[in-house]
Amino acid sequence: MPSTRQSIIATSALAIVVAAIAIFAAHPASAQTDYQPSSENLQARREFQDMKFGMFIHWGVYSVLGDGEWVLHNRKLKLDEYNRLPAFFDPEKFDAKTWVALAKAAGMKYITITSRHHDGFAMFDSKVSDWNIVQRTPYKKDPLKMLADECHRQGIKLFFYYSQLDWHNPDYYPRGATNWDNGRPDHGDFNAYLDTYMDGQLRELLTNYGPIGGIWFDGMWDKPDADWHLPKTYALIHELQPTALIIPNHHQTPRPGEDVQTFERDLPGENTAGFNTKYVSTKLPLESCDTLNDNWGFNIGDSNYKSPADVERRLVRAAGNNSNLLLNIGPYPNGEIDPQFATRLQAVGAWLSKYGDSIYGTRGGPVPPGDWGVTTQKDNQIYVHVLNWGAPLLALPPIASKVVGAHSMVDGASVEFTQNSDGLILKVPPAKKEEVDRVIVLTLAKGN
Ligand code: H79
Repeated sequence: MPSTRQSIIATSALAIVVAAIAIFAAHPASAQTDYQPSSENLQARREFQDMKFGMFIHWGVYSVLGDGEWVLHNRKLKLDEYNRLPAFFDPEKFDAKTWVALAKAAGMKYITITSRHHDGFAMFDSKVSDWNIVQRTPYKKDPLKMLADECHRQGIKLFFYYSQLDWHNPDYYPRGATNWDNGRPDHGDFNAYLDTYMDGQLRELLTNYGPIGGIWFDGMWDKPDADWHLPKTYALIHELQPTALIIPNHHQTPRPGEDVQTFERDLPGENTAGFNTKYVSTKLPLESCDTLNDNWGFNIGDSNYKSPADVERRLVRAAGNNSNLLLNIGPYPNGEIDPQFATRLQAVGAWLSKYGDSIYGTRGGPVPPGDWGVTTQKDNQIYVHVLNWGAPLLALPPIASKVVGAHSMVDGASVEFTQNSDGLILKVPPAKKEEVDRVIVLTLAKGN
């Protein structure tokens, strides 16, 4: 029979084990600080890098006002005013098939759509609160479900943008840098907001829409010093769908549990926007997002569209910087996509049908990007993208492998080159009419 002392020790040990299990169960995620991505997750990252070009969609009840997605903040609306908006949101022209078909026609391989923006309004069927499209709008349906089903049908990956910042929920308290005075009470339970509300909605998004590409977080910059319970949230996501990538737009150095580093309106590391980090991960896939005009959400006064050539150059520069491009459109509140967006995207798609091999599935090439252009690489081919070079000869720094052939991508014509220890000189063919990117394909000797 065990002595009293032994049984006290045994009981205490048992108590510690039980407590440890309880703590671990309550925070399954503490493990996430030494996050080791699963092999499926790593595979999903590679597939993400291969896709290169995605469609960003900002669409919400704010679209009704045609004044961008920050209208609640910018026009200093009170919540009892903004709360009237969902009654006007009835996207009877929304057709998931048309949206997904447009993304495909543009050569885009994935879609990232606002499941909710900073106004906290869920564009999906959420049971966590009634501040959502099914319960508050005359539409009464879940467009994200239709979109997810259509994406699965057409072979497009779907990612959900999710704003951690919330201008509507009183539990988003203490408030951050934005939208202070809209009539909310001056108290609230931030932990409840994170653990019950936000994680509850993320659980819905990761459970009810089939396999998704990942979650694109935004808004943490509103309260950069708060404890956002990230390990817990990240573990929840990876537990529910190990291949779902976590893409945080917090403008900081990536943290454990994150799968992609994204840059808003910037190529990785450039920080022309002013709020991005200059740190560029060498391990994580990279993404750069930008707008097709100057706004994310529909803005009726914005006709400053980028041309197809401009988009093509951005895509090429992104790929040459080892990054994806996520290009945004803001559909109308009725669910239609402005033809100004559609025609431009179709033109980019036509260009990609010719030049796609130099983009999809590539990684940033061996030559550092320059004003003249960039390089991408796939297997034993380097694609030299000449974007801005007026002279007939282009001298590049040395490339480790031996170049055994060079040809122009547009017509297959061979390109003269000289390679020695000082570098590689290419005789660039003159630009054909309206040729935005002269792509020269270098074939490398196999096995070096
Ligand atoms: O969803 C789109 C925008 O609505 C959202 N992100 C894209 C993808 C976005 N929100 N803000 N911004 C973009 C610009 C960021 C401004 C900031 Fe600041 C400057 C964040 C931190 C410094 C202004 C000052 C807002 C907070 C402090």
